[in-house]
Amino acid sequence: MPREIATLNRRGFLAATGLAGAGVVAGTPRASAAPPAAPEPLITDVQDWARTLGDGVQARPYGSPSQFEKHVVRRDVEWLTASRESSVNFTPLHELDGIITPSGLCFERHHGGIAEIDPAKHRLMINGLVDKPMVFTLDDLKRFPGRVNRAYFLECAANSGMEWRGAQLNGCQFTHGMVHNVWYSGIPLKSLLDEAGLRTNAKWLLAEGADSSGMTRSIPLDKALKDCLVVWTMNGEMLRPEQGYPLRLVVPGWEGNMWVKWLRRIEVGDQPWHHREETSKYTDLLADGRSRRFTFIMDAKSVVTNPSPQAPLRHKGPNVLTGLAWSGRGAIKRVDVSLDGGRNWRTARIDGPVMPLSLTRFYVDFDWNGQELMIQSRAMDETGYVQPTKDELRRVRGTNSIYHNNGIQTWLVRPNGETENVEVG
Ligand SMILES: Nc1nc2c(c(=O)[nH]1)N[C@H]1C(S)=C(S)[C@@H](COP(=O)(O)O)O[C@H]1N2
Ligand SMILES: [Mo]
Repeated sequence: MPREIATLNRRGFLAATGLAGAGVVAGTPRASAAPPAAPEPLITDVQDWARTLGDGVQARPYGSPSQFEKHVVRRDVEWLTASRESSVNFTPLHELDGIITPSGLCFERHHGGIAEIDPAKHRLMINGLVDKPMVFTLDDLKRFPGRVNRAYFLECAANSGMEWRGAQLNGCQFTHGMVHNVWYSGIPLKSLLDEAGLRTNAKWLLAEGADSSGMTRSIPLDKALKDCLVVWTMNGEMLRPEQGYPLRLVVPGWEGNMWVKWLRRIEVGDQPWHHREETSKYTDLLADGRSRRFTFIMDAKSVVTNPSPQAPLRHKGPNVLTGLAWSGRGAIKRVDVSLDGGRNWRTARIDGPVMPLSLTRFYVDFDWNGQELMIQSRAMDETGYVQPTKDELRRVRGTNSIYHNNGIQTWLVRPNGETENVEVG
């Protein structure tokens, strides 16, 4: 909390100017901070960074974050990392605000490492049940009419997958960080398929990556024609190698593994392919031995990102709780937050754009007097779907699968502010 202006005497004018500005912006009631015993040197003294000229333009031709933000990075979990090339790291959700994930912090999931592709040598082929099989260069796509510009979340089907049997990973980065939300531009897949000419028996597509894993997934044609995109930019610049440079498939609202990176081929067929990624993985084994297959849509989900285990409460009095909500079925309609483990709920304040199939940001301004809290959030989407509790989910789906866990998360805040991943039962 800012200190009381009146208690500053030396160079009081400077202090008053700076703090008066801050007071106007804040505008809400605040806890009274203890008056300082002595003048505050950070206000009264000239600091190092003001003694000499700073770096000029071109010292940093491609900018990067402040040296004081070095801790804000993607992180992996040692025991989830069998080999670095076939692994995952996680978005530091607790360090971010707004709805767009900075490109360098988007979680990565690779089955065969990052392919480093020369865009001049990259091709996209469309073959199978089409009138004219086609091969596109990146330049061809950049000249193709009808380019679009959209933001979508991508969530790995295994996000929160380690939490099926109970609270396990301590931090929203690890429990929920296999999600990112990026602005893309590219061409609707429908335009490219129309150009190739779909045969009347066309029903499914196979999307194939150019990386060493040769990642493939079967995609129903209806979805491809509805809103899938072939993209080459993220957040305004070319895709990062980690995200599929130079071409990636965008499959809005559907599980991340279908968003094929380093996209090289789309085959049109009349039935699904049942390849490795849809038999050995991405199928959910139920308690009674049956399997759920082709569970494409990511159901509505939310998480409080602050406070959370990596971002404990540090101050009594006014605090800002914030988090993210998303749904693969459309726009987020409402987010409720509970501070007492689901007994009482209040409606969170959503701010910023609410776009379908995109992350949505919510806030609750609250006062903390040091009592224990059990923080939960519950998302509702425009179809009326309400995010379930983990127990509700387990009753239907058992605990055999790691996929599609969209249950309500609980953070326990202790009286000292430390915050932990728990479950209320
Ligand atoms: N070619 C290819 N595409 C791929 C993968 C891959 O290993 N190779 N991983 C998939 C999985 S499982 C997910 S969750 C997303 C991850 O996208 P990201 O790395 O941008 O987070 O990419 C998907 N597309
Ligand atoms: Mo994934």
